[in-house]
Amino acid sequence: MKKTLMTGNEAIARGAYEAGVHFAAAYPGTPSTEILENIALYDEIDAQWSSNEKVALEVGIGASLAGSRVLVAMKHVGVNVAADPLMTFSYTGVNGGLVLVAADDPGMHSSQNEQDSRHYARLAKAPMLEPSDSSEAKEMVGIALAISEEFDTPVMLKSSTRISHAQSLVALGERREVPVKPYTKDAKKYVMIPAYGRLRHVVVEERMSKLCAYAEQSPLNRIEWRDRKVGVIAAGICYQYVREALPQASVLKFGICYPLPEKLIAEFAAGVDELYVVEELDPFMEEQICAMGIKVKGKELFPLVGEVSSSMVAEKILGRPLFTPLPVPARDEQPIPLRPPVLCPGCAHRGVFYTLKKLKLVVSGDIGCYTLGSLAPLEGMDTCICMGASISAGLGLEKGNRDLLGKVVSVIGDSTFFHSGLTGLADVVYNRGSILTLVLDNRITAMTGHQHHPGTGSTLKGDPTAALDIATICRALGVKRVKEVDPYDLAALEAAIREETAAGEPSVLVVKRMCALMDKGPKDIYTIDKDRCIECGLCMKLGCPAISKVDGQTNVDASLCVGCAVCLQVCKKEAIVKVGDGNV
Ligand SMILES: Cc1ncc(C[n+]2csc(CCOP(=O)(O)OP(=O)(O)O)c2C)c(N)n1
Repeated sequence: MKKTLMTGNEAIARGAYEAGVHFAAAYPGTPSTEILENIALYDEIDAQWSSNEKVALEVGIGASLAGSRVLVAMKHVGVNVAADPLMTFSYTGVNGGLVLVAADDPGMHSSQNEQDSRHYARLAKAPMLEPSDSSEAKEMVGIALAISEEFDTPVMLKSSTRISHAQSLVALGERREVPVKPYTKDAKKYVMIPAYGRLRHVVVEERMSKLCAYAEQSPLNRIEWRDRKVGVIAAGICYQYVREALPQASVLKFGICYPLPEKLIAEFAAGVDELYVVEELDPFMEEQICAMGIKVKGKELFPLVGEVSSSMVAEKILGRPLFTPLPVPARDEQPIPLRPPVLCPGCAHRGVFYTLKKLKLVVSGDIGCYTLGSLAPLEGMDTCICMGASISAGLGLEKGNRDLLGKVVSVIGDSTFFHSGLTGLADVVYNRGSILTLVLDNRITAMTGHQHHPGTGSTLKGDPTAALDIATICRALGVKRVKEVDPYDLAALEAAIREETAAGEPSVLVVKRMCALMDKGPKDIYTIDKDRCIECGLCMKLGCPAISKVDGQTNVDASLCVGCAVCLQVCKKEAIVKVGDGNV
């Protein structure tokens, strides 16, 4: 059997392929994005980016009820968006198996919060599996689908950044073709009106007790007896931390993190002198173990925030570090400069936030590359909550304080607009708001690595498709004032924002310019004319990484400049010039 290194995300994709998955859907989000990007490489699986996670799950539900084996993937916060169908899908159950991958991000490497997805399994009364390396990630996709079909339930598979993005060895298997199950109409099972829902809730509770019995005997949950002085309960990446830090300790490893096997826990607890539970974020397992009347140490030692590590496990349980730190040699050199995240050189979003700050507007922000516009020196954002919140929260800002009338601008990216901006805009029109919405249309989902969306004209598989036009959609939603503007033209952008904020009715500016990283066309490069530059620092206010001070003088780094020419528009001394022009 061929073994190869795979990230957890690649392994999940491989698991879907080998388990005969027919259909997969997702909305991108770190750390889950590469699951669908890798599934798309298998011709046998029909895979799609959906416009958001609720849609992805709903399309997946339809495909499951039709008889296909299905995988749906999202990041942890995506489950919030998909929670509505998930809760009721638990009642209907499946036809073809469905696995829902939720990738958590403890430590918030790239997320707006640190929520613990395990609560969703409990809330939905659906089982959740949790792999501790890539090999398990692959295997568990097939097991999850088998459980899904045997127990007639959606099954969740929890990953985390360290599992999704780290590589480990995976043994490759063949694809097992699973026939699509026949579709039969069954309204009592699939139409969740109250009368049928009540009946299904009973089925869900019966299913839960069967799943508890399954968890007791599943080989995914196992006791590894070693030294009995210390016993640790762990799942997922924490299992690896425990094995590295405490190789002698007995371990109860869970591959099913919900529901928990109570008898197995009691047996393990009775067999060790001291019992610990090591888990990231919430005391999800700890609280359930405590509720069984078993004394266990968990969050009194380990944090509720951020990631756990092998060193932390050693320090907290053994009371000593895992490694003796090497002496750090004295350094004469300059300290390594801080590199805070910034918008790329030539990013179309830069001029927007420069202008919004200049006009002292109240900016209701959203999530995407453009959220970087909130940081110094641009500082052009007042709020940012979750995807899609910009437009609706913008309306709320205006409704909540009449002093803000005519000052509120909502800023949303193109992918985010399709994800969850449309309903907010409908609300603005319906409820007689007057905010200006800027749709920052860089023609792609840039933040997560350039995924297609309903406005780009291409599917996940690379097939050409309809490209939905944002301006037309806004007009169809009842916005009368809709214009397109180029963010590289600062004067036109500023004039349009001034005009539209004064309009007293809902308006949309589609700020259109391709992501600078995708624009491969010929580029001019700019430089500073040192005779004209008076070091006023105005160009530095753009926060362009290509512009910096070198030996006290403003300088354009030719290797970074992409020739957007936004900086020359803010320079009052015409001191930024095209390389090759004049005497510079
Ligand atoms: C519910 C949810 N799903 C996914 C994400 C991950 N994510 C953050 S922003 C974003 C899309 C950004 O694309 P776009 O709106 O086009 O802005 P751009 O990054 O291109 O500027 C995604 C997928 C998230 N934060 N929350």
